[in-house]
Amino acid sequence: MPDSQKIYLKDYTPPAYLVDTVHLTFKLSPNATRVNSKIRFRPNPDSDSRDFFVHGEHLTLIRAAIDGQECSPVVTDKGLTAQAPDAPFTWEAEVEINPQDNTALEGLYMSNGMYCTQCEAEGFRRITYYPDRPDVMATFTVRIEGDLPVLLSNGNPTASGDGWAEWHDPWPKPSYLFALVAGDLRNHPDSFTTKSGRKVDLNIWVRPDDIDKCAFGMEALKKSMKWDEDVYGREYDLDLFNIVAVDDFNMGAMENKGLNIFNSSCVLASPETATDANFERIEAIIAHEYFHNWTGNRITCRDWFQLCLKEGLTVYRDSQFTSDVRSRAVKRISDVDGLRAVQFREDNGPLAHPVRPDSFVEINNFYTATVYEKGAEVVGMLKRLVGDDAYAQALDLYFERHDGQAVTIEDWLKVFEDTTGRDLGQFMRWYSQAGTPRLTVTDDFKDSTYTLNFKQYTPPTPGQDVKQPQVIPIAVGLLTPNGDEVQETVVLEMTKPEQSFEFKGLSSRPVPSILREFSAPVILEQDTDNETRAFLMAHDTDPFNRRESGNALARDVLRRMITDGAAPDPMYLEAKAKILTDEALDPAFRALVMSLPTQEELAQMLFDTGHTPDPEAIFNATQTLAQASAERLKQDLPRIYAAHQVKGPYSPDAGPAGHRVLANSALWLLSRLDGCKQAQAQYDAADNMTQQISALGCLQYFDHGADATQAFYDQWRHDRLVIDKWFAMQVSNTRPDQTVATAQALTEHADFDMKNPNRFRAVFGALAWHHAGFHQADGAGYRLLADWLIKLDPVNPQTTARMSTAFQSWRRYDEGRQALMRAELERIMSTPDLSGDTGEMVGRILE
Ligand code: 0A1
Ligand code: ZN
Repeated sequence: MPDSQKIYLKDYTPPAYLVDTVHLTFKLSPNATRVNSKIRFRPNPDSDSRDFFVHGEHLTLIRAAIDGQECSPVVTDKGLTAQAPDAPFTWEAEVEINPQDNTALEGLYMSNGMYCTQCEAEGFRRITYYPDRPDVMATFTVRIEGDLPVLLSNGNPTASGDGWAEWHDPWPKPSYLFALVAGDLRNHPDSFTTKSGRKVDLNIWVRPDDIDKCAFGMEALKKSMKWDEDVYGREYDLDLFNIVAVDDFNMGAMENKGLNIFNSSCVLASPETATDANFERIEAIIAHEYFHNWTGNRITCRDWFQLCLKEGLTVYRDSQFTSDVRSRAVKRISDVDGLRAVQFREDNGPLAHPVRPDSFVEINNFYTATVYEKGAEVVGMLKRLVGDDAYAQALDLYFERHDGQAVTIEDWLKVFEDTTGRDLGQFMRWYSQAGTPRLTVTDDFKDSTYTLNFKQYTPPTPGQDVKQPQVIPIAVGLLTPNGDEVQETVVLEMTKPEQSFEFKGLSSRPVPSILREFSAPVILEQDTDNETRAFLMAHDTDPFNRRESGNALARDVLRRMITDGAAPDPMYLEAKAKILTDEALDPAFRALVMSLPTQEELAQMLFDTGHTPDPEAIFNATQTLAQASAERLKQDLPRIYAAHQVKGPYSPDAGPAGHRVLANSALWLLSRLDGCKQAQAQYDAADNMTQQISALGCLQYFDHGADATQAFYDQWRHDRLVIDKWFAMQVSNTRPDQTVATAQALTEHADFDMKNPNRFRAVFGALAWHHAGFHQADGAGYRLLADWLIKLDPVNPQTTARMSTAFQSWRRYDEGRQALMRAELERIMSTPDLSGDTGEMVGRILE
């Protein structure tokens, strides 16, 4: 990618003009919507420039005026410039836009007959001319005219009549938080009274058919509102909070002020159509978007390089919420599984970038696991280093000091420095250095003193050859050989490249439990034997490390099976059986211990230890180990399956969901032994989606699924969210040699619609995640995905660019696969008129 197209953090300059008020009038029409704007500008005292530039893309300018005088600005495909006074003035413009043809789903677009908007990051410039940057904050007044029953925008409603409505948002906001929705919608209403007694009306707006799928989302919203008051002291600040479900949406959801817009898959749920995992995800996303009201909206980002300021903190807050309302251990384990599967892969390949990037071409390409999930880990480390009380004080100061501002990571760290007196200069490297640090540890025991010796090293990443040491909080506990804890968890603060920590007065050599709760996002390299791992799996008091030892043991067993053709290690099978059959343990935790490392994780582990990963060998080893587990547990599985059946009406709460996940993990193993008898029985009797889909998965995976797959389609053909699952499952549950053909056949199905991101992702996300299927040696998986990315790019560049990350680890594989992937990447790259989004991504992957 030529450097001339890049935008750099170091080049930030304040805007020449600020905006006080914005008045917008929309005259809605599917292919010719008129937008009139009246914007009050004033010169920015912090800028020397008086160049008046406003962004604008895909707009037809009808008329423009400054202080009532028609003007003729210079218009390009990026925006317009005009002669503006060095004093406050009123800008007026009329533009025409075409929501119907807007398949990119940025700006104002149509989804199943409803109008909706997506303005983050730079979509507002597709609605009207405006300084579309987050450090320009203004109050918005909006009038919508359209022949539709529901007309919504941000803030509070001020007036309405037949075919029109007016809205006013009193809180200054950047344009990326603007939203408009219009359609034939129904609402699920409720209300919440804030701690200071303000009654807030709440609504979830959906298409008429979906009205019975809103109750859970509404409960999640009220829980989130209460939690933010109780834990962060943050109260909601408008009389109304609206959520809208939209079928066509590039991401999960969007925190527009007072008018959150959700991908319908991230808000709609009923027991018959949504799984336990869907319910949990919906609860977390509703919380996430709601929490943005303070961390993102009231305090926003100065520029898009600071994206982690709102996203890292808000992900951290939503994970705290889920830990509080569900199980802390299970949440932490699942988060770290996700971090390793997605963020570590990103951090260890060509797309590696710092949590706060210092350059980009297309900001949409930086809504990444690094910015979000590693960004949240960084907040968690900060809290661990300063302590809970100081964290709470620092956040109070942050809200007090920066309310109504657009700020930077420096501002964020300064509140911690001012609260604690600590110098966070070195900590800042977590924001500026890319790559996953490797932390190696050895130990000594002499004269009653136990010493842990750590070394840290971060490999080079694109544009960053040399790394400086980071501050690493390492939570450690020590156990005696008979399983008692002699040292409760302490946090060791590593700041140097090599550092040792001593524990005195120990009568015998302890067994260390290192990086408890995954206290830092690093790769821990510890030369432990498998007896110690099995010991920790049985005795560690930290549930995260207990599962982690099991996983490390599984990784090692699988590595030996893959590279040396070893047999499944009985020690692992025994240790796992012990946990699975321990009725004193949380069922959801036991299910996590049951799961094997993902094939993607194994590929990365093999690569890191000097092997070229062979996807077929990885697949075969995981099959052999799962089969051996099933056989070892032959006696126990039917009992465990039966003991954890949940009776009575369905509830998505963590308790019953935990029993179901354990019973269904047992069902997967059992299906290896009983020819899917139990799975078929479960499928036939299922009265909720969790049970139905778990059984269908087993049937499909073990080749007994043809009838059930058809029956499932016939039952659910009217429900697009369930049909997304139907598409995805058929691809995920194939044998590797069938994956590509199945995905290909599904693209020919009458219900396949590449314009709908959920449907496209259902097929191609599942293909890309099927490690052995995608990486078939003949390159058919690569070809099929590339063909469809090339087709999708002119329709929806953002989703194309995101999905192209399936190729990011191409350098990890053998020469044959590398050549095949490179050829596909080059084919995408040479497509005429390739979008900037996809061009940037594929270019970086190839670099
Ligand atoms: N801010 C939203 C995520 C989001 C980002 C970009 C979007 O369109 C390009 C849409 C949503 C969040 O963190 O939930
Ligand atoms: Zn967010």
